[in-house]
Amino acid sequence: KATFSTAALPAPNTNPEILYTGIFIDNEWHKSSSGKTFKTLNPTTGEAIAEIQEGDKADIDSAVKAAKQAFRLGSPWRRIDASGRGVLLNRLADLMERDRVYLASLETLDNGKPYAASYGFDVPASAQVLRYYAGWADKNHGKTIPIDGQFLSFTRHEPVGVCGQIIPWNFPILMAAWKLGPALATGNVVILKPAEQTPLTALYIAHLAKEAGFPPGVINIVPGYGQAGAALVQHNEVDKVAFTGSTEVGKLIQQGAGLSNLKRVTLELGGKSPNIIFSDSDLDYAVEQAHFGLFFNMGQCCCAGSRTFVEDNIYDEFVERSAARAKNRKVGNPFDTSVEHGPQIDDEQMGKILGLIDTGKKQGAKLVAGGSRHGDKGYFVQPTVFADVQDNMAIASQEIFGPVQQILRFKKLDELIERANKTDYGIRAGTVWVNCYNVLAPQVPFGGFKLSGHGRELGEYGMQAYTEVKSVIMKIPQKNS
Ligand code: TXE
Repeated sequence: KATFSTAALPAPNTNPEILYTGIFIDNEWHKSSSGKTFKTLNPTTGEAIAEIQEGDKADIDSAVKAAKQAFRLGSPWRRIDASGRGVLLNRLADLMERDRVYLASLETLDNGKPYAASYGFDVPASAQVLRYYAGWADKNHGKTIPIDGQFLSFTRHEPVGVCGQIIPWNFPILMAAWKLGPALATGNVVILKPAEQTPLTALYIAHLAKEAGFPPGVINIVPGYGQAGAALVQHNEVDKVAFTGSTEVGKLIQQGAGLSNLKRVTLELGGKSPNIIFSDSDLDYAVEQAHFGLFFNMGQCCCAGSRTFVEDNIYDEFVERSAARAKNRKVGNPFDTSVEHGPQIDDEQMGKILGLIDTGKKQGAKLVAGGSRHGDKGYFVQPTVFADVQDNMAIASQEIFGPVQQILRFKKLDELIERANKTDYGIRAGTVWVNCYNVLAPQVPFGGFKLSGHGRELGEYGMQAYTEVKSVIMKIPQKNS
Protein backbone atom coordinates (compact mmCIF):
# COMPACT_ATOMS: atom_id res chain seq x y z
CA LYS A 1 0.00 0.00 0.00
CA ALA A 2 1.42 3.37 -0.96
CA THR A 3 1.14 5.92 1.85
CA PHE A 4 0.09 8.68 -0.49
CA SER A 5 -2.42 8.54 -3.31
CA THR A 6 -0.56 8.42 -6.60
CA ALA A 7 -3.76 8.95 -8.62
CA ALA A 8 -3.19 12.61 -9.45
CA LEU A 9 0.58 12.58 -9.36
CA PRO A 10 2.14 14.56 -12.22
CA ALA A 11 5.43 13.22 -13.56
CA PRO A 12 8.47 14.40 -11.59
CA ASN A 13 11.27 16.43 -13.07
CA THR A 14 14.05 13.88 -12.59
CA ASN A 15 16.74 16.36 -13.53
CA PRO A 16 15.66 19.67 -11.99
CA GLU A 17 17.88 22.59 -12.89
CA ILE A 18 19.83 23.89 -9.89
CA LEU A 19 19.18 27.61 -9.98
CA TYR A 20 20.42 28.87 -6.60
CA THR A 21 23.57 27.86 -4.75
CA GLY A 22 24.53 31.12 -3.03
CA ILE A 23 24.00 32.86 0.28
CA PHE A 24 20.77 34.88 0.33
CA ILE A 25 21.11 38.16 2.25
CA ASP A 26 19.11 41.35 1.71
CA ASN A 27 17.22 39.72 -1.19
CA GLU A 28 20.50 39.25 -3.11
CA TRP A 29 22.73 36.25 -3.82
CA HIS A 30 26.26 36.34 -2.42
CA LYS A 31 29.40 34.22 -2.54
CA SER A 32 30.79 33.06 0.81
CA SER A 33 33.17 35.55 2.36
CA SER A 34 35.76 32.78 2.89
CA GLY A 35 35.52 31.70 -0.76
CA LYS A 36 34.66 28.17 0.42
CA THR A 37 31.99 25.94 -1.04
CA PHE A 38 30.65 22.52 -0.13
CA LYS A 39 28.97 19.78 -2.12
CA THR A 40 25.42 18.65 -1.63
CA LEU A 41 25.05 14.97 -2.53
CA ASN A 42 22.28 12.93 -4.08
CA PRO A 43 21.65 10.21 -1.46
CA THR A 44 20.26 7.88 -4.11
CA THR A 45 23.63 7.68 -5.87
CA GLY A 46 26.14 9.33 -3.52
CA GLU A 47 27.12 11.68 -6.35
CA ALA A 48 27.46 15.45 -6.02
CA ILE A 49 24.54 17.56 -7.23
CA ALA A 50 26.01 21.04 -6.86
CA GLU A 51 28.61 23.22 -5.14
CA ILE A 52 27.02 25.44 -2.51
CA GLN A 53 28.52 28.61 -1.03
CA GLU A 54 29.60 27.75 2.50
CA GLY A 55 28.46 30.38 4.98
CA ASP A 56 30.35 30.84 8.23
CA LYS A 57 30.67 33.46 10.96
CA ALA A 58 31.44 36.37 8.63
CA ASP A 59 28.39 35.60 6.48
CA ILE A 60 26.21 35.19 9.57
CA ASP A 61 27.43 38.64 10.70
CA SER A 62 26.38 40.14 7.35
CA ALA A 63 23.01 38.42 7.54
CA VAL A 64 22.40 39.69 11.08
CA LYS A 65 23.29 43.20 9.96
CA ALA A 66 20.78 42.99 7.10
CA ALA A 67 18.11 41.54 9.36
CA LYS A 68 18.63 44.27 11.97
CA GLN A 69 18.36 46.90 9.29
CA ALA A 70 15.09 45.35 8.07
CA PHE A 71 13.82 45.37 11.67
CA ARG A 72 14.76 48.97 12.48
CA LEU A 73 11.96 51.26 13.67
CA GLY A 74 10.18 52.82 10.74
CA SER A 75 11.37 50.21 8.22
CA PRO A 76 8.95 48.98 5.54
CA TRP A 77 8.65 45.67 7.40
CA ARG A 78 7.91 47.35 10.76
CA ARG A 79 5.32 49.64 9.22
CA ILE A 80 3.44 47.12 7.12
CA ASP A 81 -0.08 46.27 8.32
CA ALA A 82 -0.29 42.98 10.19
CA SER A 83 -2.75 41.80 7.55
CA GLY A 84 -0.13 42.70 4.92
CA ARG A 85 2.26 40.17 6.45
CA GLY A 86 -0.51 37.63 6.00
CA VAL A 87 -0.88 38.61 2.35
CA LEU A 88 2.85 38.07 1.77
CA LEU A 89 2.77 34.65 3.44
CA ASN A 90 -0.22 33.62 1.35
CA ARG A 91 1.61 34.75 -1.76
CA LEU A 92 4.63 32.68 -0.82
CA ALA A 93 2.32 29.68 -0.36
CA ASP A 94 0.80 30.37 -3.82
CA LEU A 95 4.25 30.39 -5.41
CA MET A 96 5.21 27.13 -3.71
CA GLU A 97 2.05 25.58 -5.11
CA ARG A 98 2.74 27.03 -8.56
CA ASP A 99 6.19 25.39 -8.52
CA ARG A 100 5.07 22.25 -6.71
CA VAL A 101 6.48 19.76 -9.23
CA TYR A 102 9.83 21.54 -9.36
CA LEU A 103 10.11 21.95 -5.58
CA ALA A 104 9.04 18.36 -4.90
CA SER A 105 11.52 17.11 -7.51
CA LEU A 106 14.33 19.19 -6.01
CA GLU A 107 13.48 17.86 -2.53
CA THR A 108 13.57 14.28 -3.78
CA LEU A 109 16.88 14.84 -5.53
CA ASP A 110 18.57 16.42 -2.51
CA ASN A 111 16.94 14.42 0.29
CA GLY A 112 16.08 11.08 -1.34
CA LYS A 113 12.49 10.93 -0.12
CA PRO A 114 9.99 9.40 -2.55
CA TYR A 115 8.56 11.92 -4.97
CA ALA A 116 5.09 10.62 -4.12
CA ALA A 117 5.71 11.95 -0.60
CA SER A 118 7.45 15.21 -1.46
CA TYR A 119 4.72 16.07 -3.98
CA GLY A 120 1.84 14.56 -1.98
CA PHE A 121 2.89 15.69 1.48
CA ASP A 122 5.95 17.89 1.99
CA VAL A 123 5.18 20.71 -0.42
CA PRO A 124 1.41 20.99 0.20
CA ALA A 125 1.83 20.60 3.98
CA SER A 126 4.39 23.43 3.90
CA ALA A 127 2.08 25.74 1.94
CA GLN A 128 -0.69 24.86 4.37
CA VAL A 129 1.41 25.92 7.36
CA LEU A 130 2.21 29.26 5.72
CA ARG A 131 -1.48 29.83 5.01
CA TYR A 132 -2.42 28.91 8.55
CA TYR A 133 -0.02 31.50 9.97
CA ALA A 134 -0.99 34.03 7.30
CA GLY A 135 -4.44 33.92 8.88
CA TRP A 136 -3.00 34.62 12.34
CA ALA A 137 -0.99 37.66 11.25
CA ASP A 138 -3.70 40.16 12.26
CA LYS A 139 -5.24 38.09 15.03
CA ASN A 140 -2.39 37.65 17.49
CA HIS A 141 -3.58 40.50 19.68
CA GLY A 142 -3.10 41.42 23.32
CA LYS A 143 -5.64 42.16 26.05
CA THR A 144 -6.90 45.11 27.98
CA ILE A 145 -6.49 44.42 31.68
CA PRO A 146 -8.67 45.81 34.50
CA ILE A 147 -5.79 47.14 36.59
CA ASP A 148 -6.36 48.68 40.06
CA GLY A 149 -6.12 52.50 40.26
CA GLN A 150 -6.45 55.29 37.71
CA PHE A 151 -4.70 53.53 34.87
CA LEU A 152 -5.40 51.96 31.52
CA SER A 153 -3.43 48.79 30.95
CA PHE A 154 -3.08 46.64 27.87
CA THR A 155 -0.64 44.16 26.36
CA ARG A 156 0.93 44.11 22.93
CA HIS A 157 2.32 40.99 21.29
CA GLU A 158 5.49 42.33 19.74
CA PRO A 159 7.97 40.45 17.54
CA VAL A 160 11.04 39.10 19.35
CA GLY A 161 13.29 40.55 16.64
CA VAL A 162 16.15 38.83 14.84
CA CYS A 163 15.47 35.09 14.79
CA GLY A 164 18.05 32.43 13.95
CA GLN A 165 16.46 29.24 12.67
CA ILE A 166 18.54 26.09 12.32
CA ILE A 167 16.85 23.20 10.58
CA PRO A 168 17.62 19.54 9.82
CA TRP A 169 17.62 17.48 6.65
CA ASN A 170 14.73 15.08 7.23
CA PHE A 171 11.95 17.49 6.13
CA PRO A 172 13.82 20.39 4.54
CA ILE A 173 10.88 22.33 3.05
CA LEU A 174 8.46 21.53 5.84
CA MET A 175 10.88 22.52 8.60
CA ALA A 176 11.56 25.78 6.77
CA ALA A 177 7.80 26.44 6.64
CA TRP A 178 7.29 25.56 10.32
CA LYS A 179 9.98 28.05 11.20
CA LEU A 180 9.21 30.86 8.74
CA GLY A 181 5.41 30.83 9.13
CA PRO A 182 5.05 31.86 12.79
CA ALA A 183 8.16 34.09 12.75
CA LEU A 184 7.01 36.16 9.78
CA ALA A 185 3.32 36.26 10.71
CA THR A 186 4.31 37.89 14.00
CA GLY A 187 6.64 40.42 12.34
CA ASN A 188 10.11 39.02 13.03
CA VAL A 189 13.11 38.96 10.71
CA VAL A 190 14.86 35.67 10.03
CA ILE A 191 18.23 34.11 9.31
CA LEU A 192 17.61 30.50 8.40
CA LYS A 193 20.39 27.94 8.16
CA PRO A 194 19.37 24.82 6.28
CA ALA A 195 21.13 21.53 6.98
CA GLU A 196 24.35 21.02 5.00
CA GLN A 197 22.90 17.82 3.48
CA THR A 198 19.82 19.54 2.02
CA PRO A 199 20.24 23.25 1.20
CA LEU A 200 18.58 23.31 -2.22
CA THR A 201 14.89 23.74 -1.49
CA ALA A 202 15.44 26.41 1.18
CA LEU A 203 17.46 28.40 -1.34
CA TYR A 204 14.69 28.12 -3.91
CA ILE A 205 12.19 29.27 -1.27
CA ALA A 206 14.41 32.34 -0.73
CA HIS A 207 13.97 33.15 -4.40
CA LEU A 208 10.18 32.69 -4.08
CA ALA A 209 10.07 34.93 -1.00
CA LYS A 210 11.66 37.72 -2.99
CA GLU A 211 9.18 37.18 -5.80
CA ALA A 212 6.34 37.26 -3.25
CA GLY A 213 7.49 40.73 -2.18
CA PHE A 214 9.10 40.31 1.23
CA PRO A 215 11.33 43.37 1.78
CA PRO A 216 15.13 42.95 1.72
CA GLY A 217 16.63 41.59 4.94
CA VAL A 218 13.42 40.06 6.28
CA ILE A 219 14.32 36.54 5.15
CA ASN A 220 18.00 35.60 4.89
CA ILE A 221 19.19 32.08 4.11
CA VAL A 222 22.74 31.07 4.92
CA PRO A 223 23.72 27.53 3.91
CA GLY A 224 26.65 25.99 5.77
CA TYR A 225 27.77 23.53 8.43
CA GLY A 226 27.28 23.52 12.18
CA GLN A 227 29.76 26.35 12.64
CA ALA A 228 27.41 28.72 10.81
CA GLY A 229 24.67 27.55 13.18
CA ALA A 230 26.97 28.08 16.16
CA ALA A 231 27.74 31.62 14.97
CA LEU A 232 24.02 32.37 15.03
CA VAL A 233 23.69 30.89 18.51
CA GLN A 234 26.60 32.91 19.90
CA HIS A 235 25.66 36.18 18.21
CA ASN A 236 24.77 38.93 20.67
CA GLU A 237 22.35 40.59 18.28
CA VAL A 238 20.28 37.50 17.57
CA ASP A 239 17.22 37.60 19.83
CA LYS A 240 16.00 34.05 19.41
CA VAL A 241 17.12 30.70 18.05
CA ALA A 242 14.73 27.98 16.98
CA PHE A 243 16.39 24.62 16.43
CA THR A 244 15.32 21.24 15.18
CA GLY A 245 17.97 18.52 15.29
CA SER A 246 19.90 16.25 17.63
CA THR A 247 19.62 16.40 21.42
CA GLU A 248 23.40 16.71 21.55
CA VAL A 249 23.44 19.94 19.51
CA GLY A 250 20.28 21.14 21.29
CA LYS A 251 22.24 21.16 24.55
CA LEU A 252 25.05 23.18 22.93
CA ILE A 253 22.49 25.69 21.71
CA GLN A 254 21.00 26.22 25.11
CA GLN A 255 24.51 26.68 26.54
CA GLY A 256 25.46 29.10 23.75
CA ALA A 257 22.38 31.19 24.45
CA GLY A 258 23.26 31.32 28.14
CA LEU A 259 26.86 32.29 27.47
CA SER A 260 25.93 35.08 25.05
CA ASN A 261 22.84 37.26 25.39
CA LEU A 262 20.28 34.84 26.89
CA LYS A 263 18.53 34.74 23.55
CA ARG A 264 15.25 32.84 23.56
CA VAL A 265 15.61 29.20 22.58
CA THR A 266 13.14 26.63 21.35
CA LEU A 267 14.31 23.10 20.71
CA GLU A 268 12.73 20.24 18.84
CA LEU A 269 15.00 17.24 19.42
CA GLY A 270 15.12 13.47 19.32
CA GLY A 271 12.71 10.80 20.50
CA LYS A 272 12.12 7.13 21.18
CA SER A 273 8.35 7.03 21.02
CA PRO A 274 6.29 4.08 22.18
CA ASN A 275 3.44 2.90 19.99
CA ILE A 276 1.08 0.67 21.96
CA ILE A 277 -1.06 -2.01 20.33
CA PHE A 278 -3.77 -3.72 22.39
CA SER A 279 -5.17 -7.12 21.53
CA ASP A 280 -8.66 -5.81 20.74
CA SER A 281 -7.43 -3.64 17.87
CA ASP A 282 -8.17 -4.25 14.21
CA LEU A 283 -5.00 -6.14 13.39
CA ASP A 284 -4.70 -5.16 9.72
CA TYR A 285 -5.10 -1.50 10.59
CA ALA A 286 -2.77 -1.70 13.60
CA VAL A 287 0.01 -3.42 11.65
CA GLU A 288 -0.24 -0.84 8.87
CA GLN A 289 -0.30 2.11 11.29
CA ALA A 290 2.68 0.81 13.23
CA HIS A 291 4.51 0.23 9.95
CA PHE A 292 3.71 3.76 8.78
CA GLY A 293 4.53 5.18 12.22
CA LEU A 294 8.06 3.84 11.95
CA PHE A 295 9.00 3.55 8.27
CA PHE A 296 7.56 6.87 7.06
CA ASN A 297 10.39 9.01 5.67
CA MET A 298 12.78 6.05 5.95
CA GLY A 299 12.41 6.21 9.73
CA GLN A 300 13.94 9.68 9.81
CA CYS A 301 11.28 11.26 12.05
CA CYS A 302 11.74 12.60 15.58
CA CYS A 303 8.31 11.18 16.43
CA ALA A 304 8.89 7.75 14.82
CA GLY A 305 7.06 5.00 16.72
CA SER A 306 10.33 3.23 17.36
CA ARG A 307 9.20 1.04 20.25
CA THR A 308 6.17 -0.93 19.18
CA PHE A 309 4.65 -2.51 22.32
CA VAL A 310 2.27 -5.34 21.46
CA GLU A 311 -0.02 -7.23 23.85
CA ASP A 312 1.02 -10.79 24.54
CA ASN A 313 -1.86 -12.71 22.94
CA ILE A 314 -1.55 -11.07 19.50
CA TYR A 315 2.23 -10.67 19.63
CA ASP A 316 3.29 -13.56 17.38
CA GLU A 317 0.77 -12.78 14.67
CA PHE A 318 1.57 -9.08 14.82
CA VAL A 319 5.29 -9.81 14.37
CA GLU A 320 4.63 -12.14 11.46
CA ARG A 321 2.43 -9.62 9.66
CA SER A 322 4.80 -6.71 10.38
CA ALA A 323 7.74 -8.64 8.97
CA ALA A 324 5.75 -9.49 5.84
CA ARG A 325 4.72 -5.85 5.42
CA ALA A 326 8.32 -4.63 5.81
CA LYS A 327 9.54 -7.18 3.25
CA ASN A 328 6.86 -5.89 0.87
CA ARG A 329 7.86 -2.26 1.26
CA LYS A 330 9.04 -1.12 -2.14
CA VAL A 331 12.59 0.24 -1.91
CA GLY A 332 14.31 1.98 -4.81
CA ASN A 333 14.71 5.08 -6.94
CA PRO A 334 12.61 7.73 -5.17
CA PHE A 335 11.59 9.26 -8.51
CA ASP A 336 9.76 6.02 -9.38
CA THR A 337 6.25 6.92 -8.23
CA SER A 338 5.48 3.40 -7.03
CA VAL A 339 8.47 3.44 -4.66
CA GLU A 340 7.65 3.82 -0.95
CA HIS A 341 11.16 3.92 0.42
CA GLY A 342 14.27 5.81 -0.67
CA PRO A 343 17.77 6.10 0.74
CA GLN A 344 18.86 7.45 4.13
CA ILE A 345 20.28 10.95 4.01
CA ASP A 346 24.01 10.20 4.01
CA ASP A 347 26.79 7.75 4.61
CA GLU A 348 27.09 8.73 8.27
CA GLN A 349 23.42 8.08 9.05
CA MET A 350 23.51 4.79 7.10
CA GLY A 351 26.57 3.74 9.12
CA LYS A 352 24.90 4.66 12.41
CA ILE A 353 21.79 2.65 11.51
CA LEU A 354 23.71 -0.44 10.32
CA GLY A 355 25.80 -0.26 13.50
CA LEU A 356 22.68 -0.27 15.68
CA ILE A 357 21.22 -3.16 13.65
CA ASP A 358 24.41 -5.13 14.43
CA THR A 359 24.08 -4.28 18.10
CA GLY A 360 20.47 -5.51 18.00
CA LYS A 361 21.61 -8.86 16.56
CA LYS A 362 24.44 -9.18 19.09
CA GLN A 363 22.24 -8.33 22.07
CA GLY A 364 19.86 -11.14 21.09
CA ALA A 365 16.90 -9.46 19.40
CA LYS A 366 15.31 -11.64 16.73
CA LEU A 367 15.73 -10.30 13.23
CA VAL A 368 12.57 -11.07 11.23
CA ALA A 369 12.98 -8.74 8.22
CA GLY A 370 15.83 -6.89 6.50
CA GLY A 371 18.96 -6.28 8.53
CA SER A 372 21.42 -5.07 5.89
CA ARG A 373 22.24 -2.40 3.39
CA HIS A 374 20.08 -2.47 0.25
CA GLY A 375 22.24 -2.59 -2.89
CA ASP A 376 25.71 -1.07 -3.09
CA LYS A 377 24.98 2.39 -4.45
CA GLY A 378 23.55 5.27 -2.46
CA TYR A 379 22.55 5.04 1.19
CA PHE A 380 19.74 2.49 1.20
CA VAL A 381 18.95 0.35 4.25
CA GLN A 382 16.51 -2.55 4.05
CA PRO A 383 13.28 -2.12 6.01
CA THR A 384 14.21 -4.01 9.15
CA VAL A 385 12.10 -5.57 11.91
CA PHE A 386 13.31 -6.95 15.23
CA ALA A 387 11.12 -9.10 17.48
CA ASP A 388 11.76 -10.21 21.07
CA VAL A 389 13.27 -6.83 21.83
CA GLN A 390 14.02 -6.18 25.51
CA ASP A 391 13.82 -2.75 27.15
CA ASN A 392 17.51 -2.61 28.02
CA MET A 393 18.78 -3.29 24.50
CA ALA A 394 20.46 -0.40 22.67
CA ILE A 395 17.88 -0.59 19.86
CA ALA A 396 15.11 -0.06 22.43
CA SER A 397 16.67 2.99 24.04
CA GLN A 398 18.75 4.87 21.45
CA GLU A 399 17.27 6.91 18.64
CA ILE A 400 18.08 4.97 15.46
CA PHE A 401 16.53 7.47 13.03
CA GLY A 402 16.27 4.78 10.40
CA PRO A 403 14.00 2.01 9.06
CA VAL A 404 14.31 -0.33 12.03
CA GLN A 405 11.19 -1.43 13.89
CA GLN A 406 11.48 -2.81 17.42
CA ILE A 407 8.58 -4.98 18.57
CA LEU A 408 8.33 -5.52 22.32
CA ARG A 409 5.90 -7.74 24.18
CA PHE A 410 3.72 -6.62 27.10
CA LYS A 411 1.31 -8.45 29.35
CA LYS A 412 -0.13 -6.01 31.89
CA LEU A 413 -1.16 -2.38 31.56
CA ASP A 414 0.62 -1.23 34.77
CA GLU A 415 3.91 -2.71 33.69
CA LEU A 416 3.42 -1.28 30.21
CA ILE A 417 2.97 2.32 31.34
CA GLU A 418 6.13 2.20 33.39
CA ARG A 419 8.11 0.64 30.55
CA ALA A 420 6.75 3.00 27.93
CA ASN A 421 7.68 5.99 30.10
CA LYS A 422 11.15 4.66 30.88
CA THR A 423 12.97 6.82 28.39
CA ASP A 424 14.81 10.09 28.40
CA TYR A 425 12.26 11.37 25.90
CA GLY A 426 8.37 10.95 26.13
CA ILE A 427 5.51 9.42 26.88
CA ARG A 428 5.04 12.13 29.31
CA ALA A 429 4.88 13.36 25.81
CA GLY A 430 4.06 16.37 23.66
CA THR A 431 1.68 14.42 21.45
CA VAL A 432 -0.40 11.32 22.06
CA TRP A 433 -2.01 9.73 19.01
CA VAL A 434 -4.93 7.40 19.65
CA ASN A 435 -5.90 4.95 16.89
CA CYS A 436 -3.66 6.81 14.44
CA TYR A 437 -0.02 7.87 13.99
CA ASN A 438 1.93 10.76 12.46
CA VAL A 439 -1.13 12.96 12.21
CA LEU A 440 0.35 16.46 12.00
CA ALA A 441 -1.73 19.56 11.42
CA PRO A 442 -0.84 23.25 11.32
CA GLN A 443 -3.56 23.97 13.88
CA VAL A 444 -2.22 21.61 16.57
CA PRO A 445 0.96 22.30 18.56
CA PHE A 446 3.90 19.91 18.23
CA GLY A 447 6.90 19.49 20.52
CA GLY A 448 8.32 17.41 23.29
CA PHE A 449 8.76 16.83 27.01
CA LYS A 450 12.15 16.14 28.64
CA LEU A 451 15.12 15.55 26.30
CA SER A 452 12.82 15.94 23.29
CA GLY A 453 13.20 19.68 23.78
CA HIS A 454 11.04 22.56 24.86
CA GLY A 455 8.66 25.02 23.33
CA ARG A 456 5.93 24.18 20.86
CA GLU A 457 5.68 24.72 17.13
CA LEU A 458 2.45 25.03 15.13
CA GLY A 459 -0.94 26.20 16.28
CA GLU A 460 -1.65 29.32 18.28
CA TYR A 461 0.92 28.13 20.86
CA GLY A 462 3.58 28.23 18.13
CA MET A 463 3.44 32.02 18.08
CA GLN A 464 4.37 32.40 21.74
CA ALA A 465 8.01 31.69 20.96
CA TYR A 466 8.04 34.49 18.40
CA THR A 467 6.38 37.21 20.46
CA GLU A 468 7.35 39.23 23.47
CA VAL A 469 4.45 40.40 25.60
CA LYS A 470 4.71 44.10 26.35
CA SER A 471 2.55 45.50 29.16
CA VAL A 472 1.55 49.13 28.69
CA ILE A 473 0.21 51.07 31.68
CA MET A 474 -1.12 54.57 31.05
CA LYS A 475 -2.08 57.05 33.75
CA ILE A 476 -5.56 58.38 33.09
CA PRO A 477 -7.56 61.09 34.88
CA GLN A 478 -10.47 58.88 35.79
CA LYS A 479 -11.42 55.28 35.26
CA ASN A 480 -14.98 54.10 34.67
CA SER A 481 -16.17 50.50 34.56
O1 TXE B 1 22.04 16.40 13.57
P1 TXE B 1 22.55 17.86 13.96
P2 TXE B 1 22.70 15.33 12.57
C1 TXE B 1 18.93 13.24 15.29
C2 TXE B 1 18.97 11.82 14.72
C3 TXE B 1 20.23 11.82 13.93
C4 TXE B 1 21.13 12.65 14.82
C5 TXE B 1 22.31 13.30 14.15
O2 TXE B 1 19.06 10.88 15.76
O3 TXE B 1 20.73 10.52 13.73
O4 TXE B 1 20.27 13.66 15.32
O5 TXE B 1 21.92 14.02 12.99
C6 TXE B 1 23.21 22.15 12.71
N1 TXE B 1 25.50 24.74 16.52
N2 TXE B 1 18.16 14.16 14.49
O6 TXE B 1 24.15 15.16 12.86
O7 TXE B 1 24.04 17.90 13.94
C7 TXE B 1 23.42 21.32 11.46
O8 TXE B 1 24.25 22.01 10.54
C8 TXE B 1 24.43 25.08 15.78
C9 TXE B 1 16.81 14.41 14.94
O9 TXE B 1 22.35 15.70 11.19
O10 TXE B 1 21.83 18.23 15.21
C10 TXE B 1 21.98 21.14 10.98
O11 TXE B 1 21.52 22.32 10.33
N3 TXE B 1 23.95 24.29 14.80
C11 TXE B 1 16.16 15.50 14.21
C12 TXE B 1 21.21 20.98 12.30
O12 TXE B 1 22.06 21.55 13.30
C13 TXE B 1 24.56 23.12 14.56
C14 TXE B 1 16.54 15.82 12.84
C15 TXE B 1 20.88 19.53 12.69
O13 TXE B 1 22.06 18.77 12.72
C16 TXE B 1 25.69 22.72 15.32
C17 TXE B 1 17.94 15.55 12.55
C18 TXE B 1 26.16 23.59 16.34
N4 TXE B 1 27.19 23.28 17.12
C19 TXE B 1 18.67 14.73 13.36
N5 TXE B 1 26.08 21.49 14.87
C20 TXE B 1 14.73 15.81 14.54
N6 TXE B 1 14.47 16.29 15.76
O14 TXE B 1 13.84 15.69 13.72
C21 TXE B 1 25.25 21.15 13.87
N7 TXE B 1 24.32 22.12 13.67
